[in-house]
Amino acid sequence: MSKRILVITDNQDLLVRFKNVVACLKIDGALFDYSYSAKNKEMQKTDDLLPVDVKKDLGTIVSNYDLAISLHCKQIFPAELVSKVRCVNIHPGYNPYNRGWFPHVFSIINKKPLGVTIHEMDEQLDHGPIIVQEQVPLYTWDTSKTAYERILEKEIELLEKYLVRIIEADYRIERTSMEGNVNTKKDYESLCKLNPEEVGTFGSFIDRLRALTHGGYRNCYFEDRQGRRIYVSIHLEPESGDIET
Ligand code: 0FX
Repeated sequence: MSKRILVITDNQDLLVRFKNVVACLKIDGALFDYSYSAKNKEMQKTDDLLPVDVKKDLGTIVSNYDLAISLHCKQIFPAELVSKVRCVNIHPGYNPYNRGWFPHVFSIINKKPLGVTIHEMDEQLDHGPIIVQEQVPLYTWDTSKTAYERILEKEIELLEKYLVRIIEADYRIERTSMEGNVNTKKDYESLCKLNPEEVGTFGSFIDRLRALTHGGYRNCYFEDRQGRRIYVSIHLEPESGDIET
């Protein structure tokens, strides 16, 4: 009998790339349903994309699916769900370092490893036995955007290699010996507010600005005397030569 798989994502770009991986792998014996968080207003709604609330729809998920994949789903899966259905998280961070919100942003600042972790989910955030994980390098000229793009590439690479085994539960899990650290959305928001009186090194300021520079996002700011937010980002350009990406 075919395995029923529910993919829940809040990331449009990744959804398209995930579907490509599935199409290329020509996986037999697996039926995919795709969904997004019911509260997400930004996803492009299509007929084959179902809104899902992992708490309210718990019963339906438990009775209909053999596997749930969180592909950057912004909901926290309840303990009852992860204990009744095998749930796998595709996480843009190198567990147990900087679990939680925007791991690469925090890695640029605190220098903890960054990468991708695919793991079985338990009731804690970005926690649970690891199926596979790989680090990605961080360069001195990286911003949030370039680091994040490298991480997305790595996610796709690992999915191409491991998705079939993930579906079949054909893998050996490993547990980390440490709990690591967790960052919340609030931690991220406090990083975004710059205090012009703060004293530090140039290096730490450059790191803070590059960690918060991501294309057109207005992340980082200070407030002027009138209380207006003045947004700040940084442009980094390495000298020349062969630049690895
Ligand atoms: O999908 P995602 O990349 O991932 C986030 C969390 O980082 C991840 O830990 C969690 N497992 C997942 C469910 O949610 O988030 P995104 O699509 O909202 O943002 C993509 C990148 O864009 C982000 O890594 C940094 C950047 N960004 C995003 C927003 C919304 C900004 O720089 N500023 C922003 O305001």
